[in-house]
Amino acid sequence: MSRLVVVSNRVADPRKATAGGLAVALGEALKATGGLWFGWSGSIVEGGAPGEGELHVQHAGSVTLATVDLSVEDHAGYYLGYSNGVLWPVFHYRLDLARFDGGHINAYRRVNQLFARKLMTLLKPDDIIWVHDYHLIPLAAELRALGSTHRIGFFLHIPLPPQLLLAAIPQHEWLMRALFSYDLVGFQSEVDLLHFSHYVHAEASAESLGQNRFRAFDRTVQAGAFPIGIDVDEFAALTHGKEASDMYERMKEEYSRRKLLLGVERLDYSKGLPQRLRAFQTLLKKYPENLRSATLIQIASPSREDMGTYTDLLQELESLCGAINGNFGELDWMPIRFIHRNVARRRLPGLYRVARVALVTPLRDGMNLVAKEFIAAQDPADPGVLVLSRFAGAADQLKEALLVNPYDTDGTADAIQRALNMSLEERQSRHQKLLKTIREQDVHWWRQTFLKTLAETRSA
Ligand code: ADQ
Repeated sequence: MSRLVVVSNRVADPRKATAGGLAVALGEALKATGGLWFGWSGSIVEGGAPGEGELHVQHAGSVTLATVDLSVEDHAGYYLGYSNGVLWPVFHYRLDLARFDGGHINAYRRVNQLFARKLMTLLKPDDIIWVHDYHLIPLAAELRALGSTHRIGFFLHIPLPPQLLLAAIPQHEWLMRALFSYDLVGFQSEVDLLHFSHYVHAEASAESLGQNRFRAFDRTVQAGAFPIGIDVDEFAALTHGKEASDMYERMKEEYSRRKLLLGVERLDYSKGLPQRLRAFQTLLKKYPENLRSATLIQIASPSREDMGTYTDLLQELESLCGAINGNFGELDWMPIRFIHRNVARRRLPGLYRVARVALVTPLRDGMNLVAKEFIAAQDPADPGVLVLSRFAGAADQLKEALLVNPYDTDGTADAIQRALNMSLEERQSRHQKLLKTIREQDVHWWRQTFLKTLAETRSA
């Protein structure tokens, strides 16, 4: 069996309790082949030379973890400047937030070259390489330039935008050409795949070879949609663990007289948080029976705090929460609890389980795993209701959620009201179907389907 090599911006030790479902799932595949996981170490070296970084290799059981440090300049250009200042906003349809100037592309390319150089020294001839996400789009092209003939797959965790939005990136052609250095390119949903197909036809006169194979830039690539899932069994086990149970009991008691609504995410402008708070405000105005009763716990963990757009968003949210609590709150009831912190992974399922309604309302999201975790954590006998944005990749699969347009404040408020008042019978029937879906297409299914397709694909 070929060895699996996973490459991603950050690397996780799959043995650690803090590792999320994705790290565990990839770790499983890596363990099976005595694999290698390669990425950035997380260290930013003062005075380090651009394009250089020390390689660290450590062993986590049968898995090798190899990481590279970045210089201050490379981190600023590759990570903050290009990956999160250009690709993240544009891929989430936010041209208004993208900063195209600043020459960050040079650092982005330089770090991908650095990773390719370091990785080449660790590769064996028949390794299969799986590259993850927007930070590393040109990695295969850089590996090929160094002589790699490995089978290489790429998975994009975030959405791929429509052709004309992509075309706003000055280097769009270079980026999309780079995807043709992979053997297989995977997206989260059929819509992303469609955008890829439109782009390559319109901008690169691609030829369709059938079954999502495309020929352009003198190369052939196989593309596909592989919706990522969660480890449902692992999450169910966490739900019944001590920390989640303690959390559940404590919250149940504390909120026994309230209807609890829950939002959980990284603080990010793609997640639609201001829109969600306004919809909640409309719910209180339009359906006053929720006053003194409905409580929204919004957890937004700190993320990319060294970027200005994120600080602005935090201020906007704090001021919105202040206004809503000030206008509607009572001495014994605050409508919103806004928590700008991480919740320990082991406790999270207890929160999901105690909530009557989860609000997962991103403006755009590749998939959104919180929606799936919420379903997995529910008590099938008395499940909560998922209010889900139609613009999350997960909406393609989770048809029995209450799907909303997060830009439509009134419509979202109506859906929340419907969720709060849904009969037990309807909640059970919807939950049963949702649980079946996330079980059938869980993270193991995702990984196996992608790797099987990659093993069968050879592009030229
Ligand atoms: P993210 O944008 O990070 O991921 P998501 O899919 O929801 O979004 O995954 C977040 C993970 O972090 C979940 O496992 C969740 O439990 C955890 N998490 C989020 N907020 C937390 C908090 N406050 N405290 C503790 N844990 C928290 C990107 C893409 C998504 C895609 C995933 C996977 O943006 O669209 O689904 O990758 O491909």
